[in-house]
Amino acid sequence: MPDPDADEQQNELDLAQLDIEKPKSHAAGATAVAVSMKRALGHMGAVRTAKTLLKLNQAEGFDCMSCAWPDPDPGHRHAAEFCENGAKAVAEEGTTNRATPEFFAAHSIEDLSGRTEHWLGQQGRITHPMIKRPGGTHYEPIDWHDAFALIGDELNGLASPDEAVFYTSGRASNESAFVYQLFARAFGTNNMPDCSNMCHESTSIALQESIGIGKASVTLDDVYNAELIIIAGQNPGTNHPRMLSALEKAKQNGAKILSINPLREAGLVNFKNPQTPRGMVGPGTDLTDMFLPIALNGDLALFQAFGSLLVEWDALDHDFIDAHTTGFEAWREHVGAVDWDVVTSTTGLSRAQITEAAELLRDSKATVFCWAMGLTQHRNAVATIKEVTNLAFAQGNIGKPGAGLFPVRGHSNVQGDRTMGIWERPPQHFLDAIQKEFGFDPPREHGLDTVDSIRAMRDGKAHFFLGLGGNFAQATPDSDVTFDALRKVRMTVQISTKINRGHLVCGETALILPTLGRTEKDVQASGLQYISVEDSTCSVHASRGPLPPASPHLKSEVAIITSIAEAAIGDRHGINWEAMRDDYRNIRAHIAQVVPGCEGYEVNVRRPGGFILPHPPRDSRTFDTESGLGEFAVSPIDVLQVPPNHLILQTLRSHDQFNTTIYGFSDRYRGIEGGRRVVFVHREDISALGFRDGDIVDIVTKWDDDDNVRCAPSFRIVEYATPRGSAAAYYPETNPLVPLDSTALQSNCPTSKSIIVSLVPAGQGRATENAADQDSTGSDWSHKTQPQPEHLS
Ligand SMILES: Nc1nc2c(c(=O)[nH]1)N[C@H]1C(S)=C(S)[C@@H](COP(=O)(O)OP(=O)(O)OC[C@H]3O[C@@H](n4cnc5c(=O)[nH]c(N)nc54)[C@H](O)[C@@H]3O)O[C@H]1N2
Ligand SMILES: Nc1nc2c(c(=O)[nH]1)N[C@H]1C(S)=C(S)[C@@H](COP(=O)(O)OP(=O)(O)OC[C@H]3O[C@@H](n4cnc5c(=O)[nH]c(N)nc54)[C@H](O)[C@@H]3O)O[C@H]1N2
Ligand SMILES: [Mo]
Repeated sequence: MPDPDADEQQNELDLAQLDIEKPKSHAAGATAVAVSMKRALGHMGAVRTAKTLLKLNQAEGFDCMSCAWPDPDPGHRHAAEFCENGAKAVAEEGTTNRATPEFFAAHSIEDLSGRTEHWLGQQGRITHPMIKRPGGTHYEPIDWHDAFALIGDELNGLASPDEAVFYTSGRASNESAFVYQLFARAFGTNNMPDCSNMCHESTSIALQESIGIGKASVTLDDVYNAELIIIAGQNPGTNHPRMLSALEKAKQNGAKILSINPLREAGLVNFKNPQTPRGMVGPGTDLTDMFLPIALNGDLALFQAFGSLLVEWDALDHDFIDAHTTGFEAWREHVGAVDWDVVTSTTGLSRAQITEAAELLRDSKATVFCWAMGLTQHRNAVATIKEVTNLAFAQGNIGKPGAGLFPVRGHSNVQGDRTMGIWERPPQHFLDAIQKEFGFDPPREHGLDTVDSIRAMRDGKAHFFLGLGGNFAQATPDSDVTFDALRKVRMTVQISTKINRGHLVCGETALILPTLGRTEKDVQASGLQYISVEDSTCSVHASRGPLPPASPHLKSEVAIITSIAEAAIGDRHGINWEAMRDDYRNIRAHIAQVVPGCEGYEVNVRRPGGFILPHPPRDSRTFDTESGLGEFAVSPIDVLQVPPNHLILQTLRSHDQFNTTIYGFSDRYRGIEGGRRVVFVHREDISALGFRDGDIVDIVTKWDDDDNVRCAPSFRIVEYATPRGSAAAYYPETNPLVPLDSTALQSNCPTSKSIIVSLVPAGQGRATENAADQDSTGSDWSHKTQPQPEHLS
């Protein structure tokens, strides 16, 4: 168990090292190059640095595992086609540090539990399969063969296949994702939660319903050729840095950029492109033409206001609306009646600001709408994204050059994993195709998503957890609840490259199965293999790692999954797991048969630059929806009711992390150095709440539905340019504050960007937590939203 005293000491140490500077007004430039090289050389040395970085995102090289931003056409790539954070991701995986059996013998699980996420990651690559046996205090080595047999026995001992949960993180390749979903379904369950459930699930649901496919309708060329690019709820300078090069190119072609974000993120303001002299030593390129500092969760109201103005001005593409959509009249009536008082109070923006922004839309003949977690992780996220789609419909910005919907995905292959069938709610046609190809009847009922998996483990309904990558314990909401849930499980198995919280918050028996990463050569019985991935724009291509494996004992993800399948189901369905393991071409041959749009997969994916999957709205303005048309949606504005003296908190990423992997302590663009325990608050909120910049506070929240007071202790208040009432702090430190039951309507995505919190002097949060255990009625916190709109329930 983590020791609260040790945690507190660690927090104090973190706070003591904090250094707060002025936020930056540009991204990248010479500093980014210097940081990339320093991190790469520090972790990997000169030879490995050269071997990896020059192959990164090249047609014959490997796909960057940092984000899902697309690559330019093969002829148009730079010799250094990567960004600072891509270099950090490669350095983390390519590190020469090793977590060996000797390391695990020297550090008990209790000892490791007291370490930070950063320290755990710095121990390097795991070299051997390891096991913690029931009651054990340490991980010890285990043979691969014994590990697979143990897992097979455990799975076969379950009362039902639905007592097992098979999680996926979005770094898994198409090949491993395909064999993984095949295994889960052959075993008998659709319990396949994935990181997408916490990420772009709201996007997938909204787009599926309104345009018939849950993916972006643009290519990189559309970004280059747009007249207007709207970037809402996304911080590309940190999370998709190569997007800045595309934005620069679009600007050079005359595009305007409208940024909608509570924070004036440096990467939205100005980009110093390290590939050009202007970027290295000159002034860089100004990106944003207009910035809307929106209050957290104000986007649904904003987009409806945009809609009402476009209708008022008749800035509409009537031909498109008539030919390709349904529901326009109802939408026109709904947005026509928008209540401007609600709009201005919800967005924190003036009518004049909103009108000026809408004029950009009015005057653009080709608009690209980009968004990420700032839109998806709210209670009304699905409605908000449908409202983006309404705007695109209204002006015909789908299926024409320079225009479209662009949800920018997170994990490098999260979109490909979904295409390959990693989905707890698989479409029936996909299951039919599996049945036809493999001759068994896959389970038809929906499985558990991430939040429901936690509930099932908590309630003793799931006894086995397998994680294909990721850090389920630390990435999920409501850390205390989730930790308890995971500890109740009989067996947890993690297929991982490096140590993380999920290895320490584990089941009675816990296994770590160390695997090859994307940087490494993958040799199987038939020889050297390659894998394939899909980016945010439906482009699928091959990836080949250049480095020798971190340890001779590692197995590939495909080898691990197929071996588990053999141990658990043997040849029950006559599936030839060995053939797929020995030669990944056999997997790709199945993919070609099962996955729509993947005919000729083996040939197409090997072309330099790969191939693009079909997308009916993008390709032909056709919509595979219920009505066969693009569907306008009418959504009531769902307003967060924030009680007095409370703030809305968003939980976001610093510039020095990849999700739960903490690279370091430099959130350079926001001026935060040396630590992470900060909460960004507007100057007037700080004084109104009776605090000062620099005070140390606990962040607490109370969720009405369960009466628990949740607390994240010891954060330094940092005065910051964020709208009044909207605060921000880093994920995952703040995950204990996100209630498990606080999720987006329809998509069940945790509301990580809108938690109603209050700040209390350091030390008082825990006391409140304990008091609430005894008397849950005496507290004055509430977390209420308007009643759920009926048509959404
Ligand atoms: N280096 C690096 N790259 C990454 C990742 C990483 O951790 N590190 N993670 C990857 C993953 S999995 C993902 S999903 C993506 C995430 O990419 P982002 O979505 O950019 O990530 P966040 O840090 O969550 O930032 C959310 C942004 O939305 C804004 N925002 C928050 N709430 C609202 C709101 O209500 N309205 C509006 N308009 N804006 C809002 C925040 O101020 C912030 O700028 O990045 C991927 N790439
Ligand atoms: N509060 C809050 N919570 C959030 C979010 C937020 O914004 N706020 N964002 C959510 C989002 S968008 C996401 S996507 C999730 C992320 O959730 P996850 O995807 O589960 O988390 P990661 O931190 O990306 O996983 C990192 C781990 O993956 C393993 N790993 C790395 N490379 C490989 C590989 O090649 N193979 C294998 N098998 N393992 C590998 C390493 O062991 C590493 O520790 O978190 C979500 N949680
Ligand atoms: Mo994500």
